[in-house]
Amino acid sequence: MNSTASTTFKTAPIDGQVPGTSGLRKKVAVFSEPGYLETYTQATFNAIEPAGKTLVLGGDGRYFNRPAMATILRMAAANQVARVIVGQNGILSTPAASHLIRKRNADGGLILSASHNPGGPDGDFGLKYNIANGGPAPEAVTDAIVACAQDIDAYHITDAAAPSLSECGEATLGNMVVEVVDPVADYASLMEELFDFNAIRKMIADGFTLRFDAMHAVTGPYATEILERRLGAPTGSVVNGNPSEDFGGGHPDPNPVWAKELFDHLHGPDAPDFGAASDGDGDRNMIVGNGIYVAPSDSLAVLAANAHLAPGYAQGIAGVARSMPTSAASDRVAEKLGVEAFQTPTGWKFFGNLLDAGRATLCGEESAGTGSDHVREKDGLWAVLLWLNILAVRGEGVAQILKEHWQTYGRDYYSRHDYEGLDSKSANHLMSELKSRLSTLPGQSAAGLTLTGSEDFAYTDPIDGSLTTGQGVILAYEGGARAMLRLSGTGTEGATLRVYLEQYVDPTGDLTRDAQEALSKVITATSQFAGIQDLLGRTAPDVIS
Ligand code: G16
Repeated sequence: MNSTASTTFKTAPIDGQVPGTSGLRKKVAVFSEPGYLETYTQATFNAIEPAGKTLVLGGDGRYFNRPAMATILRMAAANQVARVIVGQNGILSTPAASHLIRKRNADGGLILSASHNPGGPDGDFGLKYNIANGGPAPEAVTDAIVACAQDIDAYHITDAAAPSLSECGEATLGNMVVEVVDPVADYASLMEELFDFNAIRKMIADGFTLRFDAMHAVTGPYATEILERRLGAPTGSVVNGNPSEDFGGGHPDPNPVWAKELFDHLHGPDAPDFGAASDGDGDRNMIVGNGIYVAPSDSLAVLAANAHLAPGYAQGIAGVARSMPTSAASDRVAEKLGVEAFQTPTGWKFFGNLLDAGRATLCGEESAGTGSDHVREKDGLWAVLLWLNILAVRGEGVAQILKEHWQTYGRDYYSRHDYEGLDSKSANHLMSELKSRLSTLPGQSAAGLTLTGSEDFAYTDPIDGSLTTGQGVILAYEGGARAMLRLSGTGTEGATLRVYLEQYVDPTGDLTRDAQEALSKVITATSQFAGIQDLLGRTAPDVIS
């Protein structure tokens, strides 16, 4: 028996903050206050009772990952965890962690990341618990963690130092086994099973060019292995591929604003055929063709319509799920395919039951997340590879595929307007005020548009019957336009109001307009109905994507 002494310390108050859509996210300065990480970790352990269990542990390599990982390992040992499977150097992308939990039949996993939020000493850190199916903990589990966090007075930690994570192999910490694994190998093999690597390899050998921007974040090693080594893209096709603790000082969120360099390159004179980017922890993606940006909602629809071209989905898909603020483009594909379409609240955890039950095969969100039943997280590189597989089989470019898609299904013009750094009180007031007026809105007009419906979105899970309420306001306008308003659950400074806007145009309409222009009436009407200027004092959003 190789036991090590443990000490029990008093916990620190963690300000009652509940885990949001993706676990607990806070500034590094908060997470590194004495006892803070320990308290939240112990609350998680108290909720999941980890004695004798196997857990996966990994993170996106951001600042504070290393000391946090050592602390969590020492606490896991003191809480009688049997085995922790951890990525070499503590690295695991979120989808790779999800895969590892599933592949190794682990009881769950802890992911250290604040996703697309900036890193570094002044940036953000986060801790999220995933359950045995590989997906984010559902609300029953996060509620239990919150309850434990409010009723906790001690945490347990082994006195011994955590082992080095720099070499693959096994070590022990007390009675616990620490197994260090290659973070990329299993994930890359899974991708080879799902996609036609020969077809993609041939397309690249025949001169197809691509650029993948890893944004100095976790997907660098994954993309280099898969795109350059296994698929033969020339060295240098992966840019910003060395993960750094502060993501090169950037904001690792793959959208036209934060991945501007890639976006501009794909719209410039030397544009390659295909461009893509992923975020801090590798679950988000951005797809750009030569001269054309693919909105995430459209990407989900195109992938659903063409998934059967990849070996992993050759039998067809069972259904498509999207979050409420994601455009209805994928619903149109599901209808044509004769499969189910689901509209869930924001947050990948709401897809878990549908995926487990085999009701949905593909899922996606406007926030640049797409994925399938291969894991229980969204998966940035997976989306890139499915796109490449489709391009290789169809022998057409991104622009042509998108154009043909709109000609078949019509186009859901879409945009998201973010009002950032708001005073939380004002933002909450705007939402509650709007909710209080919902029943009076239908029939009213603004900017020449009449509202036909309004609701505060609630969702009953079709598998377990659980009800989730208050998930954002939907305003439906005449003529196929919709606006959705909700407060972000992932920010760490003040509040962010997200206004999602869409306008459907059928295949006979003008499919080539600028999105902001096509949405101008919905934008003005929504702003008036919500009282954005009056209640927030803002005349324009901070970020338009
Ligand atoms: C997280 C969730 C996503 C969700 C997003 C919403 O993304 O995993 O499912 O769509 O939050 O963010 P917000 O509440 O800010 O609109 P990630 O990539 O941060 O884990």
